[in-house]
Amino acid sequence: MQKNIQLICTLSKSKFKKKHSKVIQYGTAGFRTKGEDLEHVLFRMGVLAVLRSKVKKATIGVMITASHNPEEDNGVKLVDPMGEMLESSWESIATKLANINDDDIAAELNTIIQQENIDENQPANVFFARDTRPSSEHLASALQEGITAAGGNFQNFGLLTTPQLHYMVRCINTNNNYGQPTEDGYYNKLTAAFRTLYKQGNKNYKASLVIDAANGIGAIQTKLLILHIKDLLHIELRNDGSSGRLNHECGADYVKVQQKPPAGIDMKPGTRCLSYDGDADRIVYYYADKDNTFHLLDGDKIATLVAGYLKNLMSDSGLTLNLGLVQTAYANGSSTDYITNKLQVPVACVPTGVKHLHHRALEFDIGVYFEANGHGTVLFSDKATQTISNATKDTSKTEAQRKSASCLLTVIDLINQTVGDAISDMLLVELILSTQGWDAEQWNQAYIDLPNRQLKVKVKDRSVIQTTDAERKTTAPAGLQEAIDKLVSGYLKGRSFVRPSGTEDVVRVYAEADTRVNADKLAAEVGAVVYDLAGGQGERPL
Ligand code: 16G
Ligand code: MG
Repeated sequence: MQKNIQLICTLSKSKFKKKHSKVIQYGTAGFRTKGEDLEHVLFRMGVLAVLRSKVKKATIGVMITASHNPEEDNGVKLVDPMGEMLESSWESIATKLANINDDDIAAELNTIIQQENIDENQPANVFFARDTRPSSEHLASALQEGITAAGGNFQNFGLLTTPQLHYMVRCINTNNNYGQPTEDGYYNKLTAAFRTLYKQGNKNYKASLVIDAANGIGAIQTKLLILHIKDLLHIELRNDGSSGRLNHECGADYVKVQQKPPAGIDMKPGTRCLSYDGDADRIVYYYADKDNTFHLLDGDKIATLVAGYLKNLMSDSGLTLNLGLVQTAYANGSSTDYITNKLQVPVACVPTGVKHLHHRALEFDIGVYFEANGHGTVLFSDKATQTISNATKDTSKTEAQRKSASCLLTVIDLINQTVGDAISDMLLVELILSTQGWDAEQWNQAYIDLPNRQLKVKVKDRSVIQTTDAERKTTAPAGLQEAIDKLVSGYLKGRSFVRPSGTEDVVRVYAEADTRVNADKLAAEVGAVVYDLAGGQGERPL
């Protein structure tokens, strides 16, 4: 390893020099900033992935993407062996390594090796992939040089969605028990399950969809998906990257925040449409009704659809597993009411960021988690999987119960349990709608969203905002929470919270209330209070 460290230092001072002094943080979704500022970070993350692989004695993943950010941004995140996010204690190690001066690299690497007790002779292996951003290919080669300089082996998967890379990592580290770590393996697993359960042409369900692929990797991958299921589902691809810019006026984030259809989709009443984000780990659905009114079916609507379906399957199988749902403060108040009172499924609320939802979902036998923005999946504990599998063969059950248990067992294969996956989530939604025989309108009828609004407020230092209670309350700056409470109390069904963004230099404001006008007004008023108490800059929201 000492030889490797020498080589790493030489390259750090020559080819992969740190060219700026901006500090970047390994945040909720890894490093994210302008693509041009990331070259040395990628080289160093290649080195760090090798060290992590040695510690875990397993293959580690690295994904190059900045998800829904603009095309000129980029990012990188490490994936732990079971396809989960990097353990949080390593986030600070990554941040330090990314930011130190070129001259300090050798010392820092030696510190990591000592502190983590790394066996230098342990072989290392890294899987990596990238999204379609113009800077991604170059950054991938910097990463590859970092891996090689540190003496690691690698497999470059080229262009994948983020959840596909997570899937590959889990496959290889479970001796392919989770599936084959190839694109074909991924599609074969998902589509075999889909094909078994899908009910074409059931009642109001129509087997056709329009997908906004955000001009990103989702387009390339959906073309591959179509090859597997074109006899079942008719998919029209829009924003497929052939002309528009990545995430520009399109994609799940745009549709969710703007609450309107993306550019490039001409909505016809009744047609189910959906948007991925830039790395296809999020999905939102929408449709226009006969009066051409736009209706959004966001992560909350997907979560309730999925939880309701799984609950029914469980009861039809005569199983009593502990099913729960995890949301964040962004979940629409109506969805939380519906889940608690109608579905009678326990709900937990956690801070924003996939890892928080994922960890909490692991506490249930079957944990459904979704952010309102459309990122989510379902986790089945080993106990749940075993119980369901046993139920398919349990002769004390009726044949109908065994059949429902088989169906549940097959559903597990349709779900990418490593992380939210737009392609897998879409197949799951389509499967559920086809089973119920529902169109989008029937799905939407479960509950009516409270009108809501999100705003950004630019402040001098967003870290002055501190939150508690899963981000639903602020503890600093002084007086902010009292001011929000006072504003909220003036609105019917009013609710509002603010939090510093983890991915952008802004404070986010969320508000909901009984009417569109009131939600907009409450958001602006809360935004103005943030501006006044937290050092607002630029335009005041009111
Ligand atoms: C990241 C998170 C996402 C979260 C979003 C919030 C992951 C993989 N992604 O994209 O879960 O909703 O950040 O962004 O954790 P914000 O902090 O800027 O509001
Ligand atoms: Mg994403």
